[in-house]
Amino acid sequence: MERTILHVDMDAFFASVEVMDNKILKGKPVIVGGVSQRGVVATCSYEARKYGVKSAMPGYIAKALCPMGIFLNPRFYRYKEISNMVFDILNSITSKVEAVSIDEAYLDITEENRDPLEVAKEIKYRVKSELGLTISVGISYNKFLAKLGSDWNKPDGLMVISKKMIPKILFPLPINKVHGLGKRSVTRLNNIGIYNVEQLYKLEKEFLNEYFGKFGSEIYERIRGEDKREVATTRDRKSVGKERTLGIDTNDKEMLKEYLKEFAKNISTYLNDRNLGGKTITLKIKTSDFESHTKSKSFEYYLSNEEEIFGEGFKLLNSLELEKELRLIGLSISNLKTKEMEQLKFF
Ligand code: TTP
Ligand code: MG
Repeated sequence: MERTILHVDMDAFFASVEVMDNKILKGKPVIVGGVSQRGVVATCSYEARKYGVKSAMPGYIAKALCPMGIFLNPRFYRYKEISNMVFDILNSITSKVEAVSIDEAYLDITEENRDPLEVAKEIKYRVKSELGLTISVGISYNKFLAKLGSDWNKPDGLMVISKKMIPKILFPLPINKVHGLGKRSVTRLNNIGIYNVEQLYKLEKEFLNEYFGKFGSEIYERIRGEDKREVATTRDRKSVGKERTLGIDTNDKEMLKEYLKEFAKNISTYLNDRNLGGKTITLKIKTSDFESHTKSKSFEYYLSNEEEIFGEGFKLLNSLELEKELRLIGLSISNLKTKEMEQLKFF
């Protein structure tokens, strides 16, 4: 069945938040980051983009291009706060939301059985009226095309890419618009005279495979409008964890404890950001002779607290007789659930 995928991306995100919080900045070339000579630009308002200022550009170049630019230090906590509110809106549309970055997400709305254009307009309207910001939305039947759509007529953009527009709409695009083709690949293709998708389209699959390895087929398919990647939602996720191959094999529990601390912090941040908790904690080890073992413990309630996850992980480690040295250690939590739902059930 054909899917309906949305890609949403806030416009000039950090700069727009600054303008919203300080109306004097409206209509001005606002540049976030690059305040010091050696710093780099995080982003800038569309007014500043007219001068050629871009993300990741050194501050001194931005200043040379746009001397009247208003340079501001980033306020990450504030962007995170707004980002959470944007995601609250997205999560109210569907549970199938995949966060890609602080200002960008994919939504799979296939099962919502709604007119996709209506959904897109609702998101745009709510972001505008509730937060005072603009978001661009792309609608299509896979991730690659939806992302292309959200970028099509930014800012405040809305674009539907349907099957019958393929491959024509893709032909004139420069190859760097093909999601997955990084700087190096683009240069390599430029070197053999390939600059746009139409030229890339003419290359045989076998050639692309030889040129890019397994990734070649993916590129071949993508420029034909095919992309099977699923929207990976946190709810579908069965577990969250971290593991690491140790630099030097060891069975020193004090040292292994430090890894567990770091993993627990990581896991807890992930869970708390998404309001998730997990019931089962699993410790994984691999000995120096490549034997793998796991040990798990399940709880009656949902854990998400860093200290608790670390504490339980460390107990599991202590319950093991480490005769051999370890080459890998990992910690994960599974049986995940949104904590709000759990509370609702309680009432
Ligand atoms: P983007 O969505 O790439 O950029 P943007 O939202 O500023 O502008 P656009 O309208 O083109 O989407 O990135 C989101 C935020 O991430 C951006 O506001 C600042 C931050 N960022 C950096 O700090 N450094 C970078 O190099 C990039 C690309 C983004
Ligand atoms: Mg953006």
